Amino acid sequence: MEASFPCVILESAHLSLNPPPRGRVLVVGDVHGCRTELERLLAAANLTDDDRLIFVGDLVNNGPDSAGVVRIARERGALATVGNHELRLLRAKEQRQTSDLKRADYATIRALAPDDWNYLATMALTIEIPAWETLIVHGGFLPDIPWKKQSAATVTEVQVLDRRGRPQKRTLCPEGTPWADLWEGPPFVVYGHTPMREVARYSHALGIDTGCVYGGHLTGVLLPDRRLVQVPAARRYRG
Ligand SMILES: [Mn+2]
Repeated sequence: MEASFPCVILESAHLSLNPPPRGRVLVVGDVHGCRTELERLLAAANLTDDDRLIFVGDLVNNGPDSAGVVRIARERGALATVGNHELRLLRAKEQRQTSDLKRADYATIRALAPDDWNYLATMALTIEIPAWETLIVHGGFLPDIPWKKQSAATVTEVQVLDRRGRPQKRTLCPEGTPWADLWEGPPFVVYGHTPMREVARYSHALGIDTGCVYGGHLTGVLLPDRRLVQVPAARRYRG
């Protein structure tokens, strides 16, 4: 890990697309290295030069080609919110310590080129499109705190809230309430991170992680119309 890595100040990285893009925005759910499925999704969405591509984060890890996915994001000029996987990689690199790393991280660290790391460092905590009252985030939000004030750990990791309203992983708190169920909006939130068999539809939120890496689907949503674009996983990459 080189010492010259740019410092990431994610806690303040809230991006606003104002004015909105002239065309549409395709928001893509958790890709996790599924490059083939991403290429198929992009072909199906048929974006024009006026359209914009945004990822909800977790582009990397567990799937077959993390570096290929980041390269596509770079080459397409895509924006992205940071996922818990990128946040862990960035923090490890920035602080030059490996104690938080998980097994899948090592293959990704070996595969990413310097330009890929620079791309990860540009990922925002949130991306807002004010004209469409829409907000993009990897994990989600707590209901009672202004969204801009919530920590990087919360917004990249929350799945459910426990009985005391604390953010938890779904597997550790199966009786918890999905955060999106408590989100009253506006803004309308498009998020990933909680893999579901089907797209998760709430009155003020849409969850688009349909578990591609687990053999589900890769999902995108076209804004502002919220039309879904989906491709099936070519195979199950992780159990
Ligand atoms: Mn995630």
